[in-house]
Amino acid sequence: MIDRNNTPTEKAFLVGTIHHEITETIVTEHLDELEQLAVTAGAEVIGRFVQKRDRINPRYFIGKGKAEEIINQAKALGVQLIIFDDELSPSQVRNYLKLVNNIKVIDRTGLILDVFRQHARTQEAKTQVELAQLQYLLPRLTRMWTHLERQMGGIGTRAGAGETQIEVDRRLIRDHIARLRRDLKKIEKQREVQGKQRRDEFRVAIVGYTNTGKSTLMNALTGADIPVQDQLFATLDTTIRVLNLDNNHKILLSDSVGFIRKLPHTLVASFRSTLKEVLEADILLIVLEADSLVIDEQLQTVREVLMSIGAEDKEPILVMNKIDIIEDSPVLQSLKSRYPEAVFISALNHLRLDKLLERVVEIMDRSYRTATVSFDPSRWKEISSIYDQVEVLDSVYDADRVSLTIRGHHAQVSRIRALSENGSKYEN
Ligand SMILES: Nc1nc2c(ncn2[C@@H]2O[C@H](COP(=O)(O)OP(=O)(O)OP(=O)(O)O)[C@@H](O)[C@H]2O)c(=O)[nH]1
Ligand SMILES: [Mg+2]
Repeated sequence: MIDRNNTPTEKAFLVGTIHHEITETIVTEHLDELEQLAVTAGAEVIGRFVQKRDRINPRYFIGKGKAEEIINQAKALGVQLIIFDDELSPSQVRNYLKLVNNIKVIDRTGLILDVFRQHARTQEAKTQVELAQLQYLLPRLTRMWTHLERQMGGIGTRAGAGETQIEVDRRLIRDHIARLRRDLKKIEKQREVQGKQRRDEFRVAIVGYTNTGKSTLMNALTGADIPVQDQLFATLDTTIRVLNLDNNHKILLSDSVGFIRKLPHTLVASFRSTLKEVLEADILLIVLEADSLVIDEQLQTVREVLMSIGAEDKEPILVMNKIDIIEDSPVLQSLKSRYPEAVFISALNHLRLDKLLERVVEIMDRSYRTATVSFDPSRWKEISSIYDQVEVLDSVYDADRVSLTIRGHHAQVSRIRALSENGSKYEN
């Protein structure tokens, strides 16, 4: 957990809007999530405003009268932060600052970036978040955000400094962005070197909305020790573990950063290297929360993010997690009919994990190939290493030739065929 003891908790108001696509129930869900984000970032939410809107007010997003009412209440209650669930343009933020200069006005994107910044632990995650945050801030630099050090603070920083520093800050930020990009390129290169050694392995990536239990599942399946918390974006890095499903089915399983509605584009772009494992996976385990009221919406979000990174064509397995919470209730039955293709599990209670792994094996088998390869006996080192990589169905050892019938992941079988002498052939 983040130690925020040295910063007094900031009081915050949340603002959501109802319009033709968003009903009051959905707004409540969205604001619940926004509140979870705000609390994670170290704020205390003391009020919510839900406003109907037919059209967006270009100056304040909501009507000016309502904007003033919120600000007056915020002043009266000592609120330092107003958080919009909808995206505000840089000029809308500036207009709020003209109305009040000692209360910060941010949107969901700004808040998500702030949570990421607080949770980043590794150098890679820190660099990625910093890049995304600076790109977000650049068009939004105002007297509220002036002075580089302070704007890097997000929640916990003060509003209302002078305006003269802005141009200097812009230049500093641009230089800094260029440096961060170079740093990330270096980190990506290192990853590529590590990745080459694993190229042929069958890869399964756990993906999904944040807080659905991805890391709990990873820990349950592999004995990894990834911190698990009832908190949004507890995980920002990728962890990879080898998992032997049986003698002939070995996979590399990965757990990584979760997704959320309106995940900032700058974040998705700068987390490219973290999400690489997802891009290179053969199967995606898409984890959903059985007790959520917005499963469809969360699945839709996950699909959109996957599409935006180019991973939409991967074989998916829907994993309905946390069934222990809804056990024996009619909800479970209705979910089963709504998502007939899903595997229903409880990662926490290790329930039905075998069913999930059976599904993985089924899909692996579909992509497996059988081939016969032959080698000169003098290449005994290569021959014996084949036994470690794939299943050997049959072997014939002659004085001048060793023939093996092998079965495994198509990438591995192809590579072994390439090493073998002429005459190797595929059987299926
Ligand atoms: N009841 C129940 N709770 C679960 C289950 N799986 C995970 N949880 C809880 O859900 C919360 C989130 O779990 P994590 O494993 O951290 O979820 P995550 O998807 O990795 O979350 P982020 O990394 O923050 O995106 C924790 O409080 C877990 O204990 C489950 O099967 N049943
Ligand atoms: Mg996690």
